[in-house]
Amino acid sequence: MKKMKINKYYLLLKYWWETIDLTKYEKSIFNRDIISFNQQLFRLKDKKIRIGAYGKSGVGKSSVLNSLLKKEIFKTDIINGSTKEIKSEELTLKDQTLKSIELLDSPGFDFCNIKLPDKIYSRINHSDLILFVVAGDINRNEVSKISSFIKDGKKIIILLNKIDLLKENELKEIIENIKFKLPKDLNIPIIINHENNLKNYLTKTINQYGEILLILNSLQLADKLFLRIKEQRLKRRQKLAQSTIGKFSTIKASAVALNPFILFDIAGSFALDTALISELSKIYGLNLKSESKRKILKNISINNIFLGVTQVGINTSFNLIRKAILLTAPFTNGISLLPYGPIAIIQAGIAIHSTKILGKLAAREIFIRSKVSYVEPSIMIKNLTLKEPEIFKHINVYLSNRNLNNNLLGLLP
Ligand SMILES: Nc1nc2c(ncn2[C@@H]2O[C@H](COP(=O)(O)OP(=O)(O)OP(=O)(O)O)[C@@H](O)[C@H]2O)c(=O)[nH]1
Ligand SMILES: [Mg+2]
Repeated sequence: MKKMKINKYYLLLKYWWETIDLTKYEKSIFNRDIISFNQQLFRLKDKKIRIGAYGKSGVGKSSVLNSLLKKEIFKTDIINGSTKEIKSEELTLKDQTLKSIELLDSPGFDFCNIKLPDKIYSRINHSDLILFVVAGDINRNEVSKISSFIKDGKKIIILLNKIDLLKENELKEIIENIKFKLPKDLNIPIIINHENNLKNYLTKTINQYGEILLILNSLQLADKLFLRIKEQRLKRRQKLAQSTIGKFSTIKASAVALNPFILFDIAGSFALDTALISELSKIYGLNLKSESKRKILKNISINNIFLGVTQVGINTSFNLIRKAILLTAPFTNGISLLPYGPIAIIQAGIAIHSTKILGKLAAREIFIRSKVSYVEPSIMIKNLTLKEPEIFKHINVYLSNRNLNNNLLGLLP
């Protein structure tokens, strides 16, 4: 892995983040996520990888980190709950592209007095690498926490601690059992904490993949935050778009129903539909040229038979009425208009319905057009992981869950 890579991704992400243009409201509702994303950006810039220790209370998380640091930094105790909150300590690396490792110690997730367990999970979940410490076979709660990290697309390793309390055959049996409970296809490593096993494993992994793990995690955090921002923006725009579509269908209905004898014809209807598309594209922040507006309108009318027919329906039957009226009016002093009242009302109904469908379809087209941006984090993730598939199995999980959970199209009018 070349040395330039981290700088390149730092600059790409920084540039991307600057183009997001958050409103005051967004800054306030996403405050916590923005702070932690900025921290991640700093760590990327400073080349500091973060490893978070997580697990049940008393399994030896603090002890394990102390032995990596070769100092008694974190408090340990025979009594559960010696770690009350997240603490961190930095381990400087020599002769490596990465400058240091930040080790996070966390309270046992099952400790009875633990405050805000979700907050602790989420802070550990922001680590580039998760060290899940266990002391023996794993139970239902541990399996469920491991699955959550996997679902969140995290790189995770299991550390089997306290093996001095086991006989050799017991150790084998326990490892088999843990393996059996983990997803088979992800190759989650199970490290036995014996002599320098953990240190060697971490040195090797960080040497080989440290940079890319830091880059990928930064991209994932950016992507998660971006999805939340987009979702929030779409919700606000959905309301605006719905009221705009409503407004336009009313205008069209009144044009059809109230003034059936004046200048409302195919050209008038077309102008209104184009104006609606124009308004909608403004709402979705897309600057459309008239050519593109016409194309969208044409596409929608061709691909939606109902809409095509009703558009023609409104206009042709309307023209027939107009002709009939023009022909008969001079002789009847306008009395012959009366029978056409109900038809005008039906047409107004059709106009409302078809404008609503048109609005919905147009919003979809506009949204798809407004989305494409080559610098988006998810696209960077895909490009990065295309090249080195073996250690990125967790990223595949991330990408597929991401697509499952984020149906942004559902937030259109
Ligand atoms: N026999 C044995 N004891 C260990 C080992 N590692 C840690 N311990 C002991 O286990 C107890 C708990 O260790 P901690 O490091 O405090 O455990 P922890 O996971 O940080 O616990 P909490 O902070 O309470 O969640 C201490 O008494 C340690 O000395 C080990 O490998 N073997
Ligand atoms: Mg502890």
